[in-house]
Amino acid sequence: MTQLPLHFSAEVTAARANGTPLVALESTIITHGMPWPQNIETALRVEAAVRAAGAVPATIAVRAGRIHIGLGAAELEGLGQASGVMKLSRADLAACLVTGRTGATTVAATMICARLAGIDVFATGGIGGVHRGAETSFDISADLHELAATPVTVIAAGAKAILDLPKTLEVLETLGVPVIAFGQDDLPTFWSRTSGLRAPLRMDSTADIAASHLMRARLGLPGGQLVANPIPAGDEIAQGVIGPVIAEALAEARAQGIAAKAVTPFVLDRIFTLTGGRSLVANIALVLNNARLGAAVASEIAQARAA
Ligand code: PSU
Ligand code: MN
Repeated sequence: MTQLPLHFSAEVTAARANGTPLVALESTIITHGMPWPQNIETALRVEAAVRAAGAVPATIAVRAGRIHIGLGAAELEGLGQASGVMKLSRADLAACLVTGRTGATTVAATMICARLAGIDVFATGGIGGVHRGAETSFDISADLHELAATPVTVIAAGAKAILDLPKTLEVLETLGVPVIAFGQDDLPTFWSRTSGLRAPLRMDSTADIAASHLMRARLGLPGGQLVANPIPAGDEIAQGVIGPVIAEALAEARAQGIAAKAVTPFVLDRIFTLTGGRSLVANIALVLNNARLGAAVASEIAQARAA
């Protein structure tokens, strides 16, 4: 009973044996974050981007009582079309495993699984955070507490502008999570490169991000780092354009009484429709960009460990 319920794909098993750097990828973005078939196309392109950058992708999901570290193309395809897949955060992971259900891992659950698998770096799109109106709803994503607890460096495009960004930064500061803007002073906000908020920390090289990941481990600090990587300039949607769309989507969520786990998927889907699909094009571009940065950071960590 002491053995972990982990199942490694053949590609990930080979990478572990060879010391090839690994980049973890989440599956909630596939099942709850993007519509079919773009979800599968994107997952495959993100994996290809990691490989092209010299690392091996490990997309993580739960199936039949095991945490899968690395999914084959057929498994990804099945996940992308399945219905009734659980959205797994820290609270749900064990229950999903023991009941044998299929579950997609959020940022929080992917971090937990990546740590169990010995993977340092995880690339995704956006993290959960403090929702607007949290002062009455108390809706604060478990992703924030996971960043405080689990030592994985998470590459995202900042927190999504559907959230309350100043409150999200305050909670991350309280929890002691380094929030590092990559290559600029401003905190990027997912669809836009800027937020008007200064990020608490800035780094301009993947070597620095890798070194601080390793330094935190030497210091015995629990928790990970959040790297906020701005969306490429050609793909961004200006805040003036996306702002009113977000307000409309949030108003609809409120009017329909959407709550808890359903909020983020509902709002993303409404923004997709209200922008005529443009939000998805930007979302895909920024995930690819984060996958490339994740591969570079994972390679730096591997080199530093070998030195
Ligand atoms: N942001 C996105 N796409 C996503 C998510 C966030 O642009 O798919 C998912 C991630 O899995 C994240 C989760 O961990 O939503 C946060 O959900 P909640 O707000 O319910 O904690
Ligand atoms: Mn929530």
